[in-house]
Amino acid sequence: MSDDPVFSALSESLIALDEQRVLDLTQQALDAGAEPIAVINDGLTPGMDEVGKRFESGDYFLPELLIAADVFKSAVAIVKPHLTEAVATKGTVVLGTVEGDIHDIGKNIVALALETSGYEVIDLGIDVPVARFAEEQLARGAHIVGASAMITSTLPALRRVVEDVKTRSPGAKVLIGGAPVTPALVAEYGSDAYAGDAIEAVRVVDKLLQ
Ligand code: B12
Repeated sequence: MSDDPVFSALSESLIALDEQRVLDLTQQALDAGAEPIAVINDGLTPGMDEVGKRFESGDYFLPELLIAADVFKSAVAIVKPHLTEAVATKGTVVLGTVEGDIHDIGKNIVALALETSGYEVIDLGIDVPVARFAEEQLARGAHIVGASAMITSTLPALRRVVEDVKTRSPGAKVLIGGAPVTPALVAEYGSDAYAGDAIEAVRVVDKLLQ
């Protein structure tokens, strides 16, 4: 958890599912001049990670997970206007969560970070059929395809997305990410890169397009 007291209070109130306190602390951190993306990465995300751990250990159940996800999204809505969207000049990224998977908080943050740093993002949403990634990439002439998988059981779909894009459009770069995704899967699936969080995603996309 963060050393910054406001960020650790933010994580703790998310873990406690105290919506009002999360929203107040989010506003407070922004008013105090915190970097907007840091509020998400260092304040909200560690809290969400802990909620996930409690779910895994059986201390929290699905309703708690759902509440935490809602609170997280409401807090991101407060942060969003503080992220100045840059003019999209750097390239186009097609982004989505793979078939069978409905997690989108992390993908949405990757989208926000890319947009803020000058990319046009075509967000395909959640539970995206394998073929749609390549179809949209080809239709839009996108430079990058980003695919998110959050559960182990959707890793095979992630692999198929990489294979499909690489077969139909060998010039496109494919970036993979999500909780069960590791850098080792880049070579195994034949993708171009992995990023562990939204800030790294921007760095990696910048590098892929150099
Ligand atoms: C919130 C949450 C939910 C919410 C999702 C709400 C939403 N709109 O997204 C709800 C309650 C709906 C949910 C449902 C389920 N969940 Co869930 N969920 C989580 C939880 C707690 C947090 C995920 C999250 O949002 N984290 C915060 C964000 C900011 O982080 P992030 O997602 O990791 O994203 C960052 C990076 O991964 C990366 N990234 C993500 N995507 C991409 C894409 C690209 C291209 C790149 C480069 C980077 C990148 O950058 C992001 C930003 O920094 C995780 C636990 C965890 N630690 O991951 C479990 C977790 C993912 N869920 C899990 C499970 C099991 C489920 C369910 C199957 C539960 C059930 N029995 O029904 C269902 C799945 C239904 C389905 N078919 O998808 C398991 C998966 C276990 C596994 N290994 O397979 C986890 C790990 C919990 C656990 N420890 O058991 N879940």
